[in-house]
Amino acid sequence: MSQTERVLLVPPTTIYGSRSADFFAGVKQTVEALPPMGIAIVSAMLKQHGGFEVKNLPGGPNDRSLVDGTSWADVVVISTTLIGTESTQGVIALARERGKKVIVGGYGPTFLPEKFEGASVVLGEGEPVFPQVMEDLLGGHLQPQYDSRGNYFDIYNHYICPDREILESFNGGLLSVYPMETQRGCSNNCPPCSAKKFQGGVRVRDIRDDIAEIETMNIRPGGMLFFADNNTMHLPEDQLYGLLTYLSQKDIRWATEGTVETLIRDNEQGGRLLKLMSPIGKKNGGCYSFCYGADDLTRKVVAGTKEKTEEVLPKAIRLFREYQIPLHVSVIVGLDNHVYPDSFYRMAQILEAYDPHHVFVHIATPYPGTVWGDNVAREERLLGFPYSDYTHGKVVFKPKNMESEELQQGYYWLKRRLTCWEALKGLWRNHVDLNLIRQKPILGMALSGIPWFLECAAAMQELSRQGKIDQQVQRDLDNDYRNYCGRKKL
Ligand code: B12
Repeated sequence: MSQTERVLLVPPTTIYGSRSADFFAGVKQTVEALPPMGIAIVSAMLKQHGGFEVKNLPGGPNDRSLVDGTSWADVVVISTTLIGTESTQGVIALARERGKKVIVGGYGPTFLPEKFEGASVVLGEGEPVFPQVMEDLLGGHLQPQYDSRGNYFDIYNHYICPDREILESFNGGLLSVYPMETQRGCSNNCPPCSAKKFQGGVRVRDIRDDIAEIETMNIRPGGMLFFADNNTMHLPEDQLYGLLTYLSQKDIRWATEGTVETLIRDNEQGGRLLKLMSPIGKKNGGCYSFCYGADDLTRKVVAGTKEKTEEVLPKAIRLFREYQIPLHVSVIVGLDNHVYPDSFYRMAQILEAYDPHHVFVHIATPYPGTVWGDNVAREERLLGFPYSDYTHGKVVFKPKNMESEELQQGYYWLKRRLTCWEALKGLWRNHVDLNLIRQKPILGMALSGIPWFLECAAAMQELSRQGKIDQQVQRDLDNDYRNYCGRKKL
């Protein structure tokens, strides 16, 4: 064994190809690329411990330097979610052929450890078990499995900041993104989501620690702080206020995801949080992207949560427009209660009426380890596709109340509705503000919804060219939708 172990860090695979058309998938991948936090925390632990020389592959398992990197390393350390299972298997095989040790962790191996044969597998959060992993690695007796599931790391007192050097190596382009966590876990229990299952209930960091970490980032002009939280709005109210006050004073641009109830309440009490979030009146700062997972628009209250109700969506959309904060609403199609074609019509009707800045449509995807995903597997409804197809744009299971092809075409139809000619006219009329685009181009474009509209429209064109969109079915749905809207008012 060499005195220092040479470690090659392999970040998660990113796959967008089957979700969008190829060219726009590339654009999307570049724009949405976020430096991965998990592997950067592993890197920080290796450096803190000492005895390791660390290199990383900015491009993930598809990086051209993978072969060289694997030859150089004594040990290959991989982070992956489920979507990267097959490409990670490829990296493990390559490293093992060269006689290297392999360690793998993250969502993928935690929920399906058996798929990562040949590697030493870390289940759950890395921090509680990684000191042992490093000792065993240096001592030459790495174990097949380390399990920290349910042993949630104390991020209030002992948070380990990710290695910013690694994260910075992903920030080559025009848009630099600086990810960080203010919390882990979630207080909701949405049946298709992996995060609660993995991270448990909400744990928050010390706000002094959050701010100290932000200070170390030296965010470049035009850079954006990205909270990789499940729900930033679930920070204790004082902490949320303190954090937003700090960001506002420092004029930092930021993005996050969360539920909207806190903000609706805040508005009723004078809107102090919303004012801190709003980019209006700030030179660079403010919230430039807020993702709200509305999930299931066909129910009065979404399963697994008390907060995602029918009433909050229109209120939230109004508020985000008033405070000029770009809102992305994400919805899921194909859940067990959805029927064809009415559930698709209902969602289109709601989204067309409330008109958020942008909508992400996801096909329900049965992740192993989640309540709903495990049910689908138990009921033998999985169609056996590789995990690299778990992109939320392809049907990988047999839905309960419709055929798989109906779900696929219903999904295309909903996306077509959101990018049709009328939608474009609505976007131009309600969202495009040419003055704002001139004065604050990034905010103006984000509020206009144009970038996502173009990406989605181009993807639909490309899928149509590839023959994936059944034109007859789409025409029938278009006609029938008109009747539906005549019959059923919102
Ligand atoms: C930010 C984010 C994104 C970012 C990208 C993040 C990135 N560059 O990695 C964007 C928005 C682009 C994104 C996209 C997608 N995402 Co996402 N994302 C997240 C989110 C909210 C935070 C991730 C994060 O940074 N966490 C903080 C870090 C520190 O945690 P971590 O990576 O898990 O690492 C810890 C442990 O896992 C472990 N660990 C991780 N790696 C390793 C390696 C070793 C060796 C060891 C020892 C330990 C270890 O230790 C770390 C510290 O505790 C999570 C939910 C969540 N809160 O985790 C979803 C999540 C990871 N995403 C998910 C999904 C499904 C997707 C998409 C497929 C969705 C889609 N179609 O739009 C795409 C896929 C993109 C792709 N791969 O091609 C799922 C994954 C489910 C699963 N079982 O695999 C999650 C869990 C969300 C959910 N609700 O279920 N995502």
